[in-house]
Amino acid sequence: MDEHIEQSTQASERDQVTAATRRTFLKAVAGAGAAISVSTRFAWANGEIGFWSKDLTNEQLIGMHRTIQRIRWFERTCVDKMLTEPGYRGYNHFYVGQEAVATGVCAALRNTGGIMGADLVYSTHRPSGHAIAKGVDARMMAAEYDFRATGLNKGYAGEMHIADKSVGFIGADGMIGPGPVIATGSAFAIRARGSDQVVVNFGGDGTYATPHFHSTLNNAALLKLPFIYVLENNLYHQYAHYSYSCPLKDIAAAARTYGIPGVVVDGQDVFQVYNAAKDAVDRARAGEGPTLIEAKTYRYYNHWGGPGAKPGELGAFGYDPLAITSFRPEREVRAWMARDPVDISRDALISWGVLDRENADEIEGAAKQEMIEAFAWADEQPLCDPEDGLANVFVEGTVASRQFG
Ligand SMILES: Cc1ncc(C[n+]2csc(CCOP(=O)(O)OP(=O)(O)O)c2C)c(N)n1
Ligand SMILES: [Mg+2]
Repeated sequence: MDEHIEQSTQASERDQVTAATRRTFLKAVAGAGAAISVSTRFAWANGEIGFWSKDLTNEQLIGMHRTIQRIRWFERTCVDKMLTEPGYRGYNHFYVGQEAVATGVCAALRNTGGIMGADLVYSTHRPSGHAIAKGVDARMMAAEYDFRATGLNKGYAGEMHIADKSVGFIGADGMIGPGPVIATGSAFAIRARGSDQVVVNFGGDGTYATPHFHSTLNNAALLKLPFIYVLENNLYHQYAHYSYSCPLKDIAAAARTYGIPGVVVDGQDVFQVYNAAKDAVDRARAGEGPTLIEAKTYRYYNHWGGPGAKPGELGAFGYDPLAITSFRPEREVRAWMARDPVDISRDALISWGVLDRENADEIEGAAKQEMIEAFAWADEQPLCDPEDGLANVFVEGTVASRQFG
């Protein structure tokens, strides 16, 4: 046989063998793919989720959706009171639009055991969602927001300083910046005590340009603290876009400077938030140090709302054209509202066969009713007396000096 032909015959035999091997390989891959697909559907049918939040039971998944709805209706009920009841005295920095962030993070935390056992959350001036997701009683919050004597903090705190150590909610904080410094102090104490608790600090995009953000991450990384910084990037600090104070598109990239993981998540998707938080919590509990999570999200209402708000006027919750065109493009607001955290979690759970539409409606109805009743109960609570202002400020009697040991 001609040498050239022999070579080409051998080549064609080789090709046939290769082709047969490739076909076998492709068949195997297709078979494996089909098996995965069938088993995933089987898992869905059994209520086991294939890929998202896979360690959670159906009850826990439904619990996250219920929390999102409870936060939404706490806020909506509060908005209604401001717009319709001239006597209402509470103010609020609304969390509507950002519910999936607090919910996904707190679902990954231990929320019982008091201050020495629960994981600790340090919140911001926008605390309603963090507090409800951590397990703070909504009725007590509603009373506190209206400065009632029987409120969560006896009317001392209002919205911006609520705290409930029984569930590890160490508190809201009206100052932009210093919160994480205090939170890392707690994380240091936890380490010193040998506890396995974890500390989460929530902060906005407005905290990036503060020295506290950077010193916190630096110290947490150096000391490998059980600390998680959840940065809720809702694009604005008050009325300025975050690009005015931060040169990074993804603030999570700042983590690289401190040699710690920086994770970007879709803050509208509670399952993504949960997954990122779970990884960070596991890491922190195992002594592997801090994580920075940046959740991309958006608030729907205006920066804040207070007594006497009137719909359609600047300050009345961001739907008015003046507020929108002066700092947020209307199309931007609408684009984010089209990716609503309530819809995303409800639709996912329905498609996974965990919820049906009727259950979803019942959950929403119950959340709405609970919050209407919470605010109605708060209305009946006694107001503070002026002399109460000095209670709990000074210690009664005498206290032994501790300054020198
Ligand atoms: C030290 C300090 N400076 C200024 C303010 C006024 N202030 C209140 S909220 C806010 C913007 C916060 O923006 P961000 O951190 O992005 O949180 P968001 O309001 O978007 O949730 C500012 C500047 C403050 N509370 N504390
Ligand atoms: Mg912001």
